[in-house]
Amino acid sequence: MSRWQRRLQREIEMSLTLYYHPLASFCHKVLVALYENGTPFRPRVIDLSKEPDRAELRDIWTFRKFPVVRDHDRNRNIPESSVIIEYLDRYFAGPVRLIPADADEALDVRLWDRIFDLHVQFPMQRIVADRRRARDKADEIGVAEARSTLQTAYAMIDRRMASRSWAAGKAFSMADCAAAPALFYAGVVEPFPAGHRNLAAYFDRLVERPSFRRVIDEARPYFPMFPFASAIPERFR
Ligand SMILES: N[C@@H](CCC(=O)N[C@@H](CS)C(=O)NCC(=O)O)C(=O)O
Repeated sequence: MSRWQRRLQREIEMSLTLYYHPLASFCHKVLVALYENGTPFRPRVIDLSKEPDRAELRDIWTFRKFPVVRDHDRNRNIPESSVIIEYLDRYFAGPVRLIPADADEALDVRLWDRIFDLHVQFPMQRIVADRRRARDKADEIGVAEARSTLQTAYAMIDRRMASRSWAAGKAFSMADCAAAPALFYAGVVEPFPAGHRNLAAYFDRLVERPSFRRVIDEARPYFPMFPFASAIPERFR
């Protein structure tokens, strides 16, 4: 690395802070985007069990959800994983473009990003949240609905992936950043049906991606905090 490159790297490191937790699936989505391009950032792990950490996160994003990126140079806090990835692609673009230049392809990427967030991550989160609740507060109907949504999504993704390598566009994109953690945790709480070979093959491609392998390696020490930890497949433990 030249002196100029080292200076640039230091400047970017000073510029971006990521507020996150290594186990959290929406944080994984942004970590994949950062690692795909080797974008330097300062990590700030938020421990939600500690009030000062909760307050710090609430200060930068009212809803107190992570991930949030702080761009110190532009004096901006950017919440919401999809908006963060769009921001990174615009201001910190690397060799892997996460939003395609072609407008129609970009629309497709945004659609599949929404599908993975709304119809895979959210139902998965609902099932996990229910498991953390006291049993007399369990929401059986909500969990059954979430499982049914996941099955619908699995069938749709399986059909989609019959003829392509990545979820949208011609190459790896924001849609795949969303897909990797969504399918990772969803597959644990509601296993993929045996017949969905295209879905399984797509998931294998995602988990072989070095960016996502790194995310899983960093999450592993925290797996015991996940209420379905014993159902995580052996190959990831
Ligand atoms: N729509 C948000 C969702 C963020 C989200 O749900 N984050 C979870 C972690 S995966 C969180 O902050 N959970 C902590 C809480 O709700 O207290 C995004 O895309 O960033």
